[in-house]
Amino acid sequence: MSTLGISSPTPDPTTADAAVLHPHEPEAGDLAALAARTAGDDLLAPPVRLDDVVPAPELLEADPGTTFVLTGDTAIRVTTHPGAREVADHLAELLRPATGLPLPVADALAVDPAGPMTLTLAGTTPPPVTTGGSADLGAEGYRLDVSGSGVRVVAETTTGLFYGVQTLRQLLPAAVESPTPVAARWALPGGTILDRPRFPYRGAMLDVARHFFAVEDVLRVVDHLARYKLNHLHLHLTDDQGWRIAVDSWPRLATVGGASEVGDGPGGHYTKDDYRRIVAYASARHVTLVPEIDLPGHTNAALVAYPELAPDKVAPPPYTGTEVGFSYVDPADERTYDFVTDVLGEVAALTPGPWLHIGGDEAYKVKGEVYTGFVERAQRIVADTGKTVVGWHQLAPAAHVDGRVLQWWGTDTADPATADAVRRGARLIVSPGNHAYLDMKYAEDTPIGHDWAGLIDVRRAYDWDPGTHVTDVPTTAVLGVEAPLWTESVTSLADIEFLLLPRLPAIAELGWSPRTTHDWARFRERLAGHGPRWSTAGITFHRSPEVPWPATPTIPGQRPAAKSDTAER
Ligand code: NGO
Repeated sequence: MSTLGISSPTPDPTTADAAVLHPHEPEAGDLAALAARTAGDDLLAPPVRLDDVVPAPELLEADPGTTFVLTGDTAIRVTTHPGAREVADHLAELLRPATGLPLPVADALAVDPAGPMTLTLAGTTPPPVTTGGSADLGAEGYRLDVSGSGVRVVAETTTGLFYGVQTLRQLLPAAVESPTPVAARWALPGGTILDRPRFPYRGAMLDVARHFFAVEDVLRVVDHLARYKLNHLHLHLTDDQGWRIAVDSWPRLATVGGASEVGDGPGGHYTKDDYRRIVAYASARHVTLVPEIDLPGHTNAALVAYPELAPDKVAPPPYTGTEVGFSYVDPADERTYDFVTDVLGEVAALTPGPWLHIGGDEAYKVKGEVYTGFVERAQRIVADTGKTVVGWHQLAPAAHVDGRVLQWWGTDTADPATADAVRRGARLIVSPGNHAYLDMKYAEDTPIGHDWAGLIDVRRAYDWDPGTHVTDVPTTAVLGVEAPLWTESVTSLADIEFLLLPRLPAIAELGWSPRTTHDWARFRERLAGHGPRWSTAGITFHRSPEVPWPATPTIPGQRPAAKSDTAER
């Protein structure tokens, strides 16, 4: 590519670009041939190409002749700003374990060290002249330049800098993911990337109610989100099988309602400090938490703890099965609204982000006006906390409140009630059950997961458009996309990762990349380079047969991503 245009979907293998080693292409014989043809120059080229990044950047211009190599002299210089400094420290922490390089982080005003990596907040330093596209990087955009003398990331916000750093990380060889030092040539491909997201909301959901997951597991999921520029983690905190968040004014919710899960496991719950830890870790990775308290259905665990909330005022037994739609809090009892006010108030107070999710799905026993009336009161309670209400699209018939967001999880594409709610001002997060549900099996023989919404292989997760998916909902009403992971059959971190990867990057690309870059053939090639990254980092993933995973070393002397050392199922 010679001009800074929209990144080309399918590179022509006959162009000069193809001489740059591609992580999953070279065999030993090919390397020898390349070396002979180019007098060894290509062997010094970086193993990653500028247009291998996932999600695909908005604009890029490769400079195939240029490479920047990290050395023992390389330092990170950063604008004097606490948030920018945090991003620079994050970059250093990402790169130090594998490279073994000191990579000191220095203030931008300090003496210019050799071979710098520079992170600049454009508010404090003049932005560089752009050679195409808009210079308006917005709230999350960044510009990344790799030249022979250094790497520069410029952004208007610390979030933009953070995303520039995630891209930078992907431009280094897969060995950079190693937790221990590796001998490799830490080369980045030359060129410029100008990048901004398509949608402001890009998320994933983890159901911690059906099975409880430790704080450490949640933090690791946050890492996966951040890597692919997803900016929201929706936690499904309550359901029939367990209540997972401490509420001081109703303590038995967590201590009694939390002591069960699907099957025979002990369940568990997050203390307020646990939750604060998740919030802080996520926020340092520019991920906003979206807590969900599912109402009025999916509430058996709450009823076990507080039978006064049940329609018959009798405590049901704890529920550890996987049916849905049988439980509900009593919409006719004022005590229920005290409960809703107290719980949502405490969760709102713990949550810095703007969103509060009230569920609303599958309340089959609360119908018509009673359901709508309950939802309208719950929406007002959320508004009184100062948060913006989010709910599954079953909330649609209720009256509009300012900012209301519906989360579409249908498997068809038309729903007049949802379209009508959007006409009345609602925005949409799109999570189609048959494309974005990460608990669906990849294939018939996938050992865990559901198939009620069909099988979702990587292509099915990738080949749809959140902007146009729901009939009569304009793209302008689409806030973004989210990939939910329900955990009825998911019992470990390895299970989570197996279902997340490689589909999460597919959803991330739908949320981030301009539609012009959408190209399955190129996506599967770009995605393939991530297998060795996950293997090297000890991350489980599904070795989907649709993706041409590399079987050979990415550079001579580098450890191959052999099947045996891939923590895959
Ligand atoms: C549905 C249901 C959940 C299930 C999930 C399983 C929604 C919004 N409600 O999605 O309770 O766990 O399917 O795929």
